[in-house]
Amino acid sequence: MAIERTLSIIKPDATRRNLTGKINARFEEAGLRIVAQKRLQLSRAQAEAFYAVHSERPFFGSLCEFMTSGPVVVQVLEGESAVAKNREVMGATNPADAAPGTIRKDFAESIEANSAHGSDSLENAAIEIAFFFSGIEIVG
Ligand code: RTP
Ligand code: MG
Repeated sequence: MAIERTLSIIKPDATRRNLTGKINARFEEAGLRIVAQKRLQLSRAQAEAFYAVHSERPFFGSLCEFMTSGPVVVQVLEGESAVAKNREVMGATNPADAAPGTIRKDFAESIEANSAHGSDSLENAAIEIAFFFSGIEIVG
């Protein structure tokens, strides 16, 4: 087991319903530390660049529209196996499939408006963290 960092995004459906604190509490209760955090309004170009890996997927346009529909809170979470732990706390992409007690089960509105993003590998975590944060903004 190793201490890792992962990129998390609290999505517009959650900021709109004022759920930032409740979602952050889930991370902290799971042993993840919020070592960087900022609230942003993504531009279309920023959303498209962040989700470039999904550019061929049928939901890409709709996803970028949704991610620019309101503020997001981008954050770096740190802890033991942070990548996997964050995804465990978030639950499955589709809230209908998410386990009880997960963020998506309790808060998500739909498979798209699913309240949170988490990096899916340590390699992607490093890329995604660098997309939003410079080194001096991360305080472990
Ligand atoms: P995320 O990247 O946000 O942590 O979510 P994920 O790994 O569980 O899901 P992924 O397959 O990477 O999809 C990224 C985001 O696209 C939206 N989505 N919409 N309409 C659809 O069928 C659909 N499928 C995915 C969700 O917002 C998902 O989190
Ligand atoms: Mg993903």
